[in-house]
Amino acid sequence: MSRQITLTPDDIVRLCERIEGAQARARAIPKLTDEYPNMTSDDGYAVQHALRKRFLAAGRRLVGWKAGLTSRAKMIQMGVNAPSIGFLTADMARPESSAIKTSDMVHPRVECEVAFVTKAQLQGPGCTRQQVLDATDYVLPAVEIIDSRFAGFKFDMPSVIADNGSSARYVAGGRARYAADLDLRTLGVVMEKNGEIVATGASAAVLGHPAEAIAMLVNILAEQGEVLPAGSFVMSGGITEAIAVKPGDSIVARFQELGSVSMRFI
Ligand code: OOG
Ligand code: MG
Repeated sequence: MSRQITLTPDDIVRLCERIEGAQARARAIPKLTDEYPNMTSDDGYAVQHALRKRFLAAGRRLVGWKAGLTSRAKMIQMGVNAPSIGFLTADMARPESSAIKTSDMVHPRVECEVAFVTKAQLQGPGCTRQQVLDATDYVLPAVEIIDSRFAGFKFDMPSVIADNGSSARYVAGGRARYAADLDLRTLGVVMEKNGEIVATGASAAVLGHPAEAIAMLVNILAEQGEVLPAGSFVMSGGITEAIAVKPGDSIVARFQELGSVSMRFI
């Protein structure tokens, strides 16, 4: 399948700088398709790739990837019908139980995800759930803090892909476990905000099995001529809808078998 690129190289640089500026200033911008209505998801990945190159050239370190929009709850919440991927750098990580600043984000939201750490390279096309499980060193629970740079948290596929899948911060923790010791389809999760339950779900919500999302991610990487190296940290996508947070909020995500991950926002 050939990629559908409609943007010129100059457009790609321009949009990459626009996203980078919105991220750096924590200022919302209109979705990119308002100006480029013909933009495709491949265009979005071209902008995301330019952003990644720029971040790495500036000294940020790539630690892995994230699958997004992999559960029905997320697709319905965001009004899209396909999964996407984004990259994760070391500076996006925050320690468990820490206080996370919100002043450098536009409108942060939190979501519960199962994260995978790989011990062998994975390569598409045709990567399968079983290949992912065989290449997995361990799984651990994570909370992703997403922050769309688009006004009103409203976007379409090309725009959100260019914005690196709304990636902003992530907190991994809890108990790391070997995937073989668990049934990764039936893990229950409960998200608490300020002591109240605000979302519940089960891991099968993510494409039937979270490892399926990692396989999907590897296959999207392959379309871009890339592989997932051993030692990658990969998040499989929000199990429930994302929950808005503001200064003063405290979050606990409780995962069956994997312990809990907590943080507060300031
Ligand atoms: C896009 C990112 C989606 C997930 O886990 O589904 C995502 C968004 O909803 O802003 O990270
Ligand atoms: Mg996510």
